[in-house]
Parts: sequence; C-alpha cells; structure tokens
Amino acid sequence: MKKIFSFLAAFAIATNVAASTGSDLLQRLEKLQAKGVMFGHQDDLVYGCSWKWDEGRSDVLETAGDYPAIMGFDLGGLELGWEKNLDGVPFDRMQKEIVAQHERGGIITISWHAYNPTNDENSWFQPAGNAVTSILPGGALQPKYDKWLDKVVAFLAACKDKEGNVVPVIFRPWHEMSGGWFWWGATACTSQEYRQLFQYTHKYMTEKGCDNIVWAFSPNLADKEDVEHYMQFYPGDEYVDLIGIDVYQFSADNKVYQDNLRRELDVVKAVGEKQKKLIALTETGYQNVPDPQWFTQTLLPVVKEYPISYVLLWRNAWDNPKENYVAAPGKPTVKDFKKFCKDKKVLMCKDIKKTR
Ligand code: BMA
Repeated sequence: MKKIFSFLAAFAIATNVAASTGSDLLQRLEKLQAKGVMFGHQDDLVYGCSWKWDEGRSDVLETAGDYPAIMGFDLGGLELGWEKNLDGVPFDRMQKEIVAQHERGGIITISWHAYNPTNDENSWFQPAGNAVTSILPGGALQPKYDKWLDKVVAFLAACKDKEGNVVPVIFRPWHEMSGGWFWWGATACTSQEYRQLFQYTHKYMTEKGCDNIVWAFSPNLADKEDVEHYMQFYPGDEYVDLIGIDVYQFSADNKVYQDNLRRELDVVKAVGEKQKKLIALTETGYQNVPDPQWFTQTLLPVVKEYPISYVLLWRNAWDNPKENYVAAPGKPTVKDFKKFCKDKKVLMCKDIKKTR
C-alpha cells in the first residue's frame, strides 16, 4: 500500500512539474492562438494612470471589466541587486503578481531593460566600446554577466504557485535590438554578437534548470522591413519559441501606423510560418491615445488580420503622464477600449482560463 501511495505521489509531482514547463505553456499558447488574440498590458497590476501599488487594482479591469490575458513585467534593475525595478516596482510584489496572474488562469511575459554592464548606466546608455562583447565568453565582464543571470534564474524559480510549481513565463530578453537605442542594439554590437548574447543567455539559464520559459525574440519597427533584415538578429530556431515585433504609433496619422504594422506583421507572419514559430505583437501603443476610437478603428482591424498569439500594450506609467497606453477611468477612450476588449476575437483573462 505504502508503495502505491509513494508511486501516486511521485506521479502527482511529476505531472505538476510538467504543467509548469515552457513547452506546456507553448502548447497552451498554440491552442489559444486558434481561439483569438490575447490582450496584454505591461505592469497592469502594480500601477495605473492615477494610482500606484494598490493591490487588486488594474486600469484594464476598471474600464473593460476583466484582467488582461497577458501581464507584462520588467526585470530592469534586478541584475544590480535592487529591491525595485527601474520603474519603482518592488520585485517581491512583482513575484506575487506573477503568481496571482498564473493562478487566475492568465499568462505572464517578462522583458528586461538591463542596465549597462560596463558602467551600470541604464539600457539606453551606449558607452564607447562594446558592452555585449564584454559580457560574452572571453570578455572582461563575463563573470559579472553570469551573476546577473543567476539573479534572473533565482527570481523566476521563486515564482511558485500554491502547489509549488514554478510559473511558466514568456521571457523576452534583449528586445528591440534592430533599433539603435539599447546597449545590445544594432548600433552597439554586430548582429553576430547579438545572436551570441541571446544564445548564451538561453544556454546558461537552461543549464541552470530554467525549463519554465517560452523564449521570445522581438525586434522593432524598421524603415524597410523584409525577411532578410528581420532574420539578421535571429538567434536560431533552437533558442526561440515565439517571434514578434514592437511597433508604436508616433504621429496622429493612424494610417501610417497601420501601414507600419501591416508591413511588419507580414514579415513576422512569413518568418513564423517558415520557422514554425508562434507570432505576436510583442509591444505596441499610442501615447495618451488622443483618438477616442483608436482601439476599435485603428488597432483592432489590423490585429484581426493576423494569426497573432497576443498584443501587448505598454504601461500606463504612474511616473510619466505621457506614457499612458490603455484606457483608465475618466479617459476619453474608455467606451471604445471596452468595445475592443469585448470583441469576439480579443481574449481577456476569463476567456483563456479554461484552456490549459
Ligand atoms: C520603456 C519606457 C520607460 C520604462 C521602460 C521599462 O519603454 O516605458 O519609461 O522605464 O520601458 O518599463
């Protein structure tokens, strides 16, 4: 009898562990992709346009009636041993919300605006010299990079649900590399060095036991996007599970934004089909959304044309009134945003929780 019990217990543990792997999440994402486009919002649970750190609040919940299916968080500052990230979000709170989102049936994506390893300045600081090669094997700061990765591994490993399973996440390191603004971007290192950085990160974290990750690769809007340009930084099929693109609207001309989106998503879709990867609009938005019908008239029509897994809108920043990307109580976009979230094709948290 005792033997049977221990066998059953071992089986239960094995199935629980399996339920939190990256490949399980990937399978779930594939099922969900057939149902619609998941709506995502960065930092949704920790602050909004007019509040910060209150528990249980969300600008999306308060305007559209449900939590986003995808919650985005950022690790920038974790590598330096900070208690709060670059936007003031305490890491222990972030872990709590990652687990809460998982337990309510939602999904998590994590970006990393890592500080510059050569001088601990922010991600946008480009020193003379090459920060990427300095942390790759053979570089003077390589051991420092391993320590950074150890912190990321420990952070993710500590995000456990009630059953003790590590929460699976979509991890999107080294994003927007095709632009020239980050120390890992196109003006700071070669595309080969970039690929090495991504590959090294993947290998190191996998060797350290991180099997809870869906790895995402996401360049940014380019003047002239084509498959060749998009693939320039691609680390390789074995390092990537999901591919995406970050595209923002910068002018009042909605058509320019839609054209940009379509141009990019055409390429992402073609690459996704060829490499057999899920695709997503990994970041988008229009600061302070001046057009009250932007969500249903500008964003939605394009999003509906593509088989994307999710669309992630950037943060309703408490610390920068310009950076408000989704509706919030009192904003002129509330009615339209609610309509967007209720669209049959758009999946919110309650729409996905049963698809495991
Ligand atoms: C950027 C901006 C910054 C922010 C960073 C990390 O795109 O929103 O203000 O610090 O993301 O969230």
